[in-house]
Amino acid sequence: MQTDQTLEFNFDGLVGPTHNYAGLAPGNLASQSNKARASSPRAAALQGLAKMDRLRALGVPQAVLPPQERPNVVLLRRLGFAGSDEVVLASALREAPHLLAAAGSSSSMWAANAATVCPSADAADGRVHFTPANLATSLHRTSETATTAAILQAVFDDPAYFVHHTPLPGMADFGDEGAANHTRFCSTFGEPAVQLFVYGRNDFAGLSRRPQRFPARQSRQACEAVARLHQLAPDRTLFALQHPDAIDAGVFHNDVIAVGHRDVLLCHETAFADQPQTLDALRCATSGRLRTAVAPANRISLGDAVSSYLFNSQIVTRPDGGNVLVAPAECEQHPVVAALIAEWVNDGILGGVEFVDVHQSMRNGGGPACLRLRVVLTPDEQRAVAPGVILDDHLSSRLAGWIERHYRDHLEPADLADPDLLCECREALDELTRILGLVNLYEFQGGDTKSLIPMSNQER
Ligand code: SUG
Repeated sequence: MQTDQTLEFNFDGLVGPTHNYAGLAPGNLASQSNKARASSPRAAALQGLAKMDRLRALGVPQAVLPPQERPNVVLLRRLGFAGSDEVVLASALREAPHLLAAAGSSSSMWAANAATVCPSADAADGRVHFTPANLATSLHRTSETATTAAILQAVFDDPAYFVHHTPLPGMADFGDEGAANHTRFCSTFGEPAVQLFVYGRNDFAGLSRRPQRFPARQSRQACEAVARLHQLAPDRTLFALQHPDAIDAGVFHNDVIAVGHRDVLLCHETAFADQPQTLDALRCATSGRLRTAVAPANRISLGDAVSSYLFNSQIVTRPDGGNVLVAPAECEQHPVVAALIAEWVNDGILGGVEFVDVHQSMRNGGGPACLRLRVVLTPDEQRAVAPGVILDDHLSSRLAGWIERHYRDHLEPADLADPDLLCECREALDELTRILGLVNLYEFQGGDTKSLIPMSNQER
């Protein structure tokens, strides 16, 4: 039984009404291969909600983060398109469809990239620290940051418990993709933990081994800055370089090739550049309590790891203390991957497995773990969270009805210029803010996200 009342919540990004496949992410093979395919925003959002409900059924605390307003007309105006919203959208479609695509992405659904979050047990000042990710590698993702900061501020509002840092400078040297490259190891959630930050580029050190095909998104400088901001203990904070071959095989975030939770780490043999040293350092920092399972490359190729998204599974803790792997349904269809999972269950490193269908998100390179931001909260901190975002049966059925009412079943890239879609999106978000009890979150409601890159509570 879990006696510790400190719990890990999964905050999942609700899929937005413009979910589409625009091929916006180089190095993300699914995004590239599904470019221009028709999407179903409604199916995507319902699949995400069904995953959250599966976790709740396992006894895992679950909450939601609202999507962002898209198409992002404010961004298009900033890029020089003028006139009414309708004219801005039509001109962007005609003159720069790639900018319309960036402005139309529902990419904030991948909440693992929203921010890096460190629990109060790990920070010297005893508060929960948030740094919104700058997502500096791409336009569609970096334009999430200001609204993400505003949303996190609204949900975790009490400065007695929560510290919100300013996103790092938006440049490649400080490229920061948030929690997708950050893992916390512990025995119980409430104890001080070991934190692992994984990066793919180290611009000030001149790495000898760099990926050749695809960009490395996360920088070492960003990891170090976040660790400093979050007041982490240096002897419990590790930094590891991603294997460049992994990045070149489509591992654009570490959570595509490794997953850790409490005292368990599952990873591919080619996850880290200096894998034996990295695993030794982790075992040492966790006083030998870490249990690892490494998938050998001669059994599962990097290609299989990426196409099945095995390591983008979530590992969650049930109330009885046992863990469960929440894996993409694609893993069940993959005989070698399915056999490996069964071995991990037989060996006892996993207490069980659940397969979930998130294939609408998977087609953009977003598996179960991409869709959630883990936030460890003590009982007092739990009470300080905006109550309307915590998922229960009532909220889940309201959200299902809301999705059915507002979301299209079919969307093609050119539909992003349809002014009706913008209206539908605003109507949907307006209703959602009432459902979640969050007011004036979006610019169309009078919220001002431009000024909402928050000052750190310490800096105020
Ligand atoms: O940043 N895909 C996202 C997927 C993010 C997955 N997150 C984690 N691994 N944690 C990305 O590459 C594709 C959008 C498009 O092509 O339409 C995209 O942005």
